[in-house]
Amino acid sequence: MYTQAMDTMAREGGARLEKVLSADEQALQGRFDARIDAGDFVEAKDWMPDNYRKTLLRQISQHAHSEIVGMLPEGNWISRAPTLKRKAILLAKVQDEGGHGLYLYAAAETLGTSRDQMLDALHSGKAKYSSIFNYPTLSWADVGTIGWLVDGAAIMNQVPICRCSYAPYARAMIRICREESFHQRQGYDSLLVMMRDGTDAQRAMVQDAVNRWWWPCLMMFGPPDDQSPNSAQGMRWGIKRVSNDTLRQKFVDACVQQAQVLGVTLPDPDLKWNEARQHWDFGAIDWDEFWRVVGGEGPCNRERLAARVKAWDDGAWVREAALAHANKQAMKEAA
Ligand code: BYC
Repeated sequence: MYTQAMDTMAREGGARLEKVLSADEQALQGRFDARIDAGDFVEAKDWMPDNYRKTLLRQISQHAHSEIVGMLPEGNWISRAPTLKRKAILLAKVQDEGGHGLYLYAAAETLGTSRDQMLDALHSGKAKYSSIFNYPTLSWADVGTIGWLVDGAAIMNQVPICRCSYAPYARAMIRICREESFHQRQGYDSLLVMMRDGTDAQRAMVQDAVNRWWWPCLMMFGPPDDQSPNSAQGMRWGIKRVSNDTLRQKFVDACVQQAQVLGVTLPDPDLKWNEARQHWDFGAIDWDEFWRVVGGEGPCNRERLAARVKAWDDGAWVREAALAHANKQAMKEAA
């Protein structure tokens, strides 16, 4: 995700001036708005306003980066999974996340920016990725908790994106959501086994993991609606279908009962059923912590970025070899 302003307005003497559109551009803009209002999908070859393109590129590339950075916390446990079955499941899940990154980079490329440019933005620290992956995985229970809560939050946020107005993104999301649903269930299943058949120490390990991941998961949905600068326009364009706060509330409501079945306590003394709202009330989120993590000061930001940059540098010879091979093939065909 790119943090530079998407402001295409002219500024004069401190005043903000609307960009003047030509008559042709106005007609195109009018047709585009009508299509969005009618709930039509936009394809890569269709005309679209510059800011729509930039907003999509920001969100889809952030999403792609989140998938590949998200491989790191769980990847950390592949060599230490407790059984062959859990190791095979975890391997498959981490590979799936890599695949999700690839679908999303491909969707973002249709907007006219190369994968190299997007990765350069990630590696130089200009692009964002989800705050959640800057927290450490301290025990095996963290792996199950990531599946249950992190993938659970991700699905809640991603199902509405299957109806995003930009068709290549919406199509990628349909496939991703199917796989995320398996990810969430494997995490919950792993925790259920530890809680039901495990030792007291294993149950305590699960509770400790839930205590550490709960609040960062609530932050994943982004800032409160009244402090979310991109929401209004994202909703207007049909990129965002459901607001940050509504999704966060749906997530809390879904998790309370799941936690009861598991036998864990959600670490929030203010969690209580509100009969009038027909929702669970929950305590205040520490938004200072969120902005610190988003700003690069989370517990693992430096480690995550360094791991991605190293993977990119170590893979240079593979990219060079593939390119040399492709050039040789092209020369052969030309001859
Ligand atoms: N982390 O105006 P707002 C996964 C930023 S990976 C970091 O509400 P918007 C998985 C936001 O970018 C799932 N930054 O923004 C993988 C903006 O900054 P800029 C990842 C955040 O775009 C492996 C500023 O705060 N999911 O499932 O309307 C293993 C103001 O926010 C975050 C996606 O990427 C955050 N949590 O809404 C396991 C979903 N939240 O750019 C699992 C796609 C906000 O203005 N993205 N910011 O400087 C979205 O749905 C939306 O972009 C968001 C934010 C809801 C995240």
